Amino acid sequence: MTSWQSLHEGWTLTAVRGADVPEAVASARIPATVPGCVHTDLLAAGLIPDPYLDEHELTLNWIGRTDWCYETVFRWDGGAGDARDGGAGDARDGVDADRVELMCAGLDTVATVTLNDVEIGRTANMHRSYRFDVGGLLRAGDNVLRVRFDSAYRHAEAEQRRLGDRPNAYPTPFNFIRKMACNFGWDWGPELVTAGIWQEIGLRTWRTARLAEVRPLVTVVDAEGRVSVRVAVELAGDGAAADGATPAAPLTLRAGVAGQVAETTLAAGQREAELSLTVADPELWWPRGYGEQPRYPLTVTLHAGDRELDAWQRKVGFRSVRLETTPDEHGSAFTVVVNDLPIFARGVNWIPDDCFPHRVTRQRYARRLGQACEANVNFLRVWGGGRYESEDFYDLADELGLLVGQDFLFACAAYPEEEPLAGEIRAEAAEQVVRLASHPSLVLWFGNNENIWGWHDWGWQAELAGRSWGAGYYFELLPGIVADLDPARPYWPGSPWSGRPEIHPNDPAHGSTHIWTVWNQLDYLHYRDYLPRFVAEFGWQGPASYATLRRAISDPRGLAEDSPAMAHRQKAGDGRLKLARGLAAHLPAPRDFDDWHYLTQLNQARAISVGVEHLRSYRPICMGSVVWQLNDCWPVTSWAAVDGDGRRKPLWYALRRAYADRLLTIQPRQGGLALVAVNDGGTPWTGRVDVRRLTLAGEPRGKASVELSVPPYSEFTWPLPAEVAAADDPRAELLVADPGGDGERAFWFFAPDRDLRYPPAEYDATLEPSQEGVVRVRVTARTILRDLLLAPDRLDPAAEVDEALVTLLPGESTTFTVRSTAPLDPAALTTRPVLRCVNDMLPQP
Ligand code: BMA
Repeated sequence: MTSWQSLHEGWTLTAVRGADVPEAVASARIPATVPGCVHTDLLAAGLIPDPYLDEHELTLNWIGRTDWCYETVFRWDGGAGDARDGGAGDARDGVDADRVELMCAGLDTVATVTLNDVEIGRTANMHRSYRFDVGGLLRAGDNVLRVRFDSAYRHAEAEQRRLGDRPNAYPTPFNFIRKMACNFGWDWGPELVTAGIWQEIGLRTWRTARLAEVRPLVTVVDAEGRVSVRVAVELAGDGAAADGATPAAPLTLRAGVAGQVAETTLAAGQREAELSLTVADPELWWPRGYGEQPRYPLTVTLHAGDRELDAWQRKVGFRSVRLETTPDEHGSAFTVVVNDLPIFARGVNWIPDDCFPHRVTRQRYARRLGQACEANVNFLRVWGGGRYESEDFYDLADELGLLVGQDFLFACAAYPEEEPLAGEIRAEAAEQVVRLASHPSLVLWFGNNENIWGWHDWGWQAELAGRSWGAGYYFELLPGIVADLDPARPYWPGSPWSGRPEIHPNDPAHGSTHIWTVWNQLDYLHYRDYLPRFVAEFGWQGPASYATLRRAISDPRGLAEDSPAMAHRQKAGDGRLKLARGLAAHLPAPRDFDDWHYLTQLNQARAISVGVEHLRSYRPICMGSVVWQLNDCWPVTSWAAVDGDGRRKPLWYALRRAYADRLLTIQPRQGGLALVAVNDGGTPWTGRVDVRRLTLAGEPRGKASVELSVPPYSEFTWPLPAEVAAADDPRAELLVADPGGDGERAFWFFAPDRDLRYPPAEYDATLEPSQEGVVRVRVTARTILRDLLLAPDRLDPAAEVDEALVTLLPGESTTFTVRSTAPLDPAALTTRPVLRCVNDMLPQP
């Protein structure tokens, strides 16, 4: 049996070399946390301020330009460590001796590892794991392990000089080093170039042989759902005794899943084998909303005679997946098909949830993925400027039935294909494809983020002057690796990518597309100009929640739209102008920061609702709407639905509505309007929908009804008759579509808010008694109230509300449920700026 001694204790950190290291750091031996990184160690030691607060980021650049050394002293007792089976490393049983390896699951990034002053390895890839044979170097008693990290910045710059510069959307050399790209700063992220032992580290002791690689290939083989599980296994170790003699017993591999067992005995010297199992009648794994997510433990064990040498276990799920990309009259499809059912991807993009990834615990992943599920999301795209997501992430995605598209880690830049980068990428990709192969949630690999588009459109070709940019990775290396190691999993060379070199890579009619022209240059109503097949990115910015900003900005004067503190939290090109342009097209001008904060958050929610509802209304031509972005890594103004402190922005609530199984929406069609009912649930949607045309004062002007009968996974479009489709006075009327039974009401306003003749908001708001920590706020409208928002985090940072952006007609009521840790002031809870709506911006009567 193998044993494991983790080496997470007793670490210290010292600055080895760097021009701008502060004196207090230069002379210190700093207690270090492993897994961890330099920034969080310095923070814990009180040697730097929190990089996420105020403008501290700007003062911490030296960290990424410094060389650091981690050191620990650990005891080695000759191999009789914890969890051992059979004890000694002294070949007592006369068969063979122990092998001891130092296992580093992740080193960030340019590391030199020494044990007892002997160099045992050098690494330069954050996305690989390493094993170093250390048996001969260990001493009984104390051993000194050091991991020295050279400045990632300097390393990348040296490679950049050596290889010649390559185009990059950002002014940093992240494309010359295999390290999380957004560490170098992004248009939503701070520049915090980390170093450290970012994943677990320890000693693995084994003898004779161990499982070096286990690769499960699960395929559903026939219509009856029979499943084939092939397990490819590679062994390490020569299987021989320490003296080189053959082992006493032959090696045997055993695999088991769902009550089936396969076994094979290896010939002397055989290091690779494949075991095959067939499961006759398994329960299939389904995406959330389509069925259950049963998983089956798959176990592989390695034996020498009756001695178990090593064991491996993962939970697998049985499902088929393919990507439907056949050309048709609209272009070429891009549809994820699971268990032969085409799935509309109600998606969001995922970025690293923290600049310091070791801080993202399983609990935090669970919370964040839970927030995605509660917003009716069924698809996550893990973006290529971050990381190959963790076991916890994928395990939770499997459990929750979330589908995942994982980018290989290339984003927004040309990547050299020269050595040693090419070799690093080959090794990294092979390792990650194997590591993630067991997860049913992983349905798609993308070759990169926006690099093919960049090469095509962003002036790269001239700049490159013939130098390599990554094409060999996206079109040859990576598809080859996926086809070899995990052939049942679809691969797509990039996002965006049209499927064919002769078609523009970002052609919306072909493959996966990104729609950024709208946010960058146009108004959000222009989402409706597109008839895409699968939108893997589109987004609209909004600021973080109020409590998040208050925590991040210590000077209250920083809470101003034009403050340096807010400018520091706006990393997007012309972001402030784009926010202002978006507001001006729709909403009344903000008078103060509170207005600005509410309106920009509201506009973000409106923009994405327009986009999502439009895209869903065109199913099955369009089969994916993947919003940029679910999460943030720090407190920032960004496209995220959940901010850097984990608070849900109004966009989150809007997404939950727009991504509901049953969506009722009013859409422009052929010069008029249509009611579209999208049914993404498994049962038919029937019932009557009443569409009323009303004045803003609530007086009826026209009415029409339709009987719905929408089969599962389909849509129904009903052109609205003239009496509701056209307003007598577009500035003073709206449409309301109410479904009988299930589904949410849909609204249509004939003019933007800034042109509407709203009555000034009038309402009664009362608190309803409830249990401790819960307050219900009941709002009864005396006039129309457009997009009511209750922001209890303004009163208690821990307070949360169950609903947001509710529109009420005169006489209607709604109840918000607020959970808080502190008593909330009733007067504040029922008035502006905590409770507000669009038409409270108008003068009160
Ligand atoms: C796309 C993404 C990210 C970026 C986002 C917003 O380019 O792939 O690189 O953060 O747009 O600009």
